[in-house]
Amino acid sequence: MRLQTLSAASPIAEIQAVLEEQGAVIVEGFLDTETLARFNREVDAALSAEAPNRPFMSDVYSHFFGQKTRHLTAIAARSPTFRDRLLLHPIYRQLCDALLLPYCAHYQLNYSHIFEICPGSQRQPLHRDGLCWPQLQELPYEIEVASILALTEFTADNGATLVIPGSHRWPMDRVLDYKDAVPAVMPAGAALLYLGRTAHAAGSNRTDGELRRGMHVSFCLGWLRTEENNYLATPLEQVRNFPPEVQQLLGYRAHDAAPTGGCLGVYNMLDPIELIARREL
Ligand SMILES: O=C(O)CCC(=O)C(=O)O
Ligand SMILES: [Fe+2]
Repeated sequence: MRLQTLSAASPIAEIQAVLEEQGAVIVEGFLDTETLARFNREVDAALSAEAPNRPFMSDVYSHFFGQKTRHLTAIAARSPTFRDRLLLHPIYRQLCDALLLPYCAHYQLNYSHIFEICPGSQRQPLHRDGLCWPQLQELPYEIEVASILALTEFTADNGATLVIPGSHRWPMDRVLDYKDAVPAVMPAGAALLYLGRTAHAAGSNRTDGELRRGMHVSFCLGWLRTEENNYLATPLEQVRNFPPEVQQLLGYRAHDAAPTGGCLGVYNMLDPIELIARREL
């Protein structure tokens, strides 16, 4: 099975239909050339200061990420273009509105994470991002909408993400095999959109000197613990100056589980985002 490629100008219903059917879809032109160049400029210095050889919190994590990839996280704290354009991208918004919003009061950013894969880097283990929440895999709805943005061109040789189309419908304990995976070959500015249950992995970089720069951006239901600790990644001093939609995506709005009345993320029994608006926080 191949990955289907659509354009950012395709009707959103078509993008959603392929995403739900195949578990993944490539959308070309997700970022226009100017936005892409600006975003890359905003993260260049911080990314090049990162050493590929770095510590991780566990051996499993270390094996998963390897020692030949530069990582940059907390992107909302670093890039105005990420906050103004990427987080609020209409394709993300429309897909999350359709797939996540029916199952929560609001959805949130789960993770923003740049991967610059250097030559010699091995492919990642095939995995499903949604297994961060292993207890929820049998729920009959989506818990995560994810993407990898191509910040440079993705080729089969430089580490294009490997994806197993259709794997989102497989039993979650089925053994995953690279022979079923296809590389998400795409030009810079394109996005690979995929679901939390879709099996995938970063590919190996077999080139002499090409860097493959991609960014994982994902959203999850508002009542879940997010993969990145967004309150530490983008602290209150910064968040106070962001628009309310961005504050909400970063987890600063309490999750009101009406009609039960149970609320999550409250502060002194009040909603942090309202306190920020009133300059009381
Ligand atoms: O960078 C990529 O191509 C994929 C990274 C990924 O899947 C992950 O870390 O969860
Ligand atoms: Fe992943």
